[in-house]
Amino acid sequence: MEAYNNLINGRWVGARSGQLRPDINPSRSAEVLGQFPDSDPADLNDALEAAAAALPKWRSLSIIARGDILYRAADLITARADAIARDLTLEEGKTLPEAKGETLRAAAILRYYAGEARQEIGEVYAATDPTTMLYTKREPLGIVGVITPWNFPIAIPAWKIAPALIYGNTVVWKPADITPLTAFHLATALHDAGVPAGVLNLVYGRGSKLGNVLVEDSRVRGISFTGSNGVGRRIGVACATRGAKYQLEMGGKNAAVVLADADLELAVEMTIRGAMRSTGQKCTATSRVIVEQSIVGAFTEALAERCRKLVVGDPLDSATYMGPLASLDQQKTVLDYIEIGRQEGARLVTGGTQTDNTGFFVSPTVFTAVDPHSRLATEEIFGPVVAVVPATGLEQALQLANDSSFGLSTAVFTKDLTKALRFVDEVECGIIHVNSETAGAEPHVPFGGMKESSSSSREQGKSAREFYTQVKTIYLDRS
Ligand code: UN1
Repeated sequence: MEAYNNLINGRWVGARSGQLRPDINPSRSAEVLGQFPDSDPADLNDALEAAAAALPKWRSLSIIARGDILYRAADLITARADAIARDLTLEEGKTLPEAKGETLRAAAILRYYAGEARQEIGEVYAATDPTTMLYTKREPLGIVGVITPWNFPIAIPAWKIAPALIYGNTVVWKPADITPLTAFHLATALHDAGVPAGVLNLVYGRGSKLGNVLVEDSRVRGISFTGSNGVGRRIGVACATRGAKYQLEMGGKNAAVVLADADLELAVEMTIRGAMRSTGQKCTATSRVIVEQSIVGAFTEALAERCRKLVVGDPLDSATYMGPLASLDQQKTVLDYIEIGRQEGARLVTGGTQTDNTGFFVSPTVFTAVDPHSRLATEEIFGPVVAVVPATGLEQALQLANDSSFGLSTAVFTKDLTKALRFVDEVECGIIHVNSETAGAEPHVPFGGMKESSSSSREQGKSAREFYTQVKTIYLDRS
């Protein structure tokens, strides 16, 4: 059984305590994929010291040179994509094509930020005094803490770490403890590409032991977090208290709205993709389907029919559409919500069962006749469960879609441009899809949600530059 190490100051080292934790295959829960450090705050402190020591040299290196390193890392990830994807599938449970897609997405993200090296990093303004040159320049924050989830174990770390690095920050990264092997691959690619010692430090371990210490440390000038609302809110408070910058990407209860004039086949296909890919474990997953009354029967029928045909099983098998939940905890949460749905009086149309007990499998599940105020319709489940809610028309569909504490992503299915654009104007979500699934994110455009889905922050694209830099304004009198 291979034992892996933290990456601190350019060296692979174990936790000071020597403690390890197993990485478990969710498809065959008896199989351990490796042992990873169960780090303590002392290990985190080593990483912070390394990040502080590496900062002056890294931030003064030319941004073009930093970009070249990211290009090399992207090439390494591309070359290693098959092996990385296999490990990602083994430890997270998403299917191999999805894991490969995510791995190549991470490479695309690195290339995008490498290219940002040749974009503007400041602006020139007119000054009242004609002999004054008035301009801004962007500088790094310093050390940033990156806390990443297990559901996109390479793409999300890439979209946080790449912009941190390109703009001259040094990084201490705490990946989710159930997907350490994928984190190892990303860190290795960056290390092999020439990221200098101390610039990227990877510390494995549990959030309960390391999270508070990282977000409360005065040396850490920014925190980027994707994960649950409970943890996110505490991070926000801790950062605000000491004046550190933070960005939080949290939950969703994403609605797809299907109007009576929609292409029904397309709406069903996109609902399946949005709800069932990655076993529903995306913050952008489709979790509610709000369907215009006149087609609710036909839609639900077609959706359930497709769900019954989806192959659930070993995510390495090319016939499989949907793998297991990522952990026992996750499986338990999903089965609990299915029970809650039943007790709340929603009608289970298909699924709702544990399909086998070698791994954490649950069948694709559809509920109908769901009370829009029930827990099933309002709380994030993070699993292959959709709640179908009827609506009288666009007006009520909008009301129902917006009647949520979350506002991450949404989709509307209609052929009527006027209705689609009214939906775009009135829906309270950060990401809107017209006639496509609720999930998905291009690297060069803002990503994030409204209301409790994020901290009013956006990631990726130019939004990443906004977060990972601070602006200096310079009045230069040349008289
Ligand atoms: C996607 O929909 O492809 O944790 C990306 C998540 C989101 C990323 C979704 N932050 O699921």
